[in-house]
Amino acid sequence: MTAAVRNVLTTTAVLAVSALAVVPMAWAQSGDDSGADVVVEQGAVRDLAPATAGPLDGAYAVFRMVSGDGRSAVRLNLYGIDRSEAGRRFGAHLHVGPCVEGNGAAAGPHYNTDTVAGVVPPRVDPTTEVWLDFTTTSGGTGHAIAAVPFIPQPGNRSIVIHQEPTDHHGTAGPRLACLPVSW
Ligand SMILES: [Cu+2]
Repeated sequence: MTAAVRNVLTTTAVLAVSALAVVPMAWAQSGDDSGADVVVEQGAVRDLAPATAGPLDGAYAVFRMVSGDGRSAVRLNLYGIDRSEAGRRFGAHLHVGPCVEGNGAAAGPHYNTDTVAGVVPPRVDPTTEVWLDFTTTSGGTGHAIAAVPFIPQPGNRSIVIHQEPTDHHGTAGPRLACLPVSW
């Protein structure tokens, strides 16, 4: 990891840490995973819009989730994004369903802890869902970190990357690519 990346993550962590999940965030930053459950998934992203050339074609993603004590810290790093997209912000979230090439619908809706708990209506915000929006750097990378006050239940799930940033309703436009994540 470069010093620049580390600084971005540290800055983000300082901003996020005041609200919740101090311990999981420390785990995510330090790599000290004692007492926590850790999930790491990585690979080339799968194309959900194969009919058209897109900025994430050929990109590589690394997902890391550290959970414990009813909380989770999640980190998403992307590499190989089209560098001409520097400065562009993409929405990204944990979705309930699997990541299937060419089939964005297979990923289903966002993972929402209220929905899982049967809360009606569910709150839709960064405390009930895992939102991982990132801004593309000049080097074609993207980095996001989220801390949530829940532990997502096991399953074959997806990180879905969308065409637009996430709005306050939790929507982010068409699905461009995904990374399979399972635990
Ligand atoms: Cu999404």
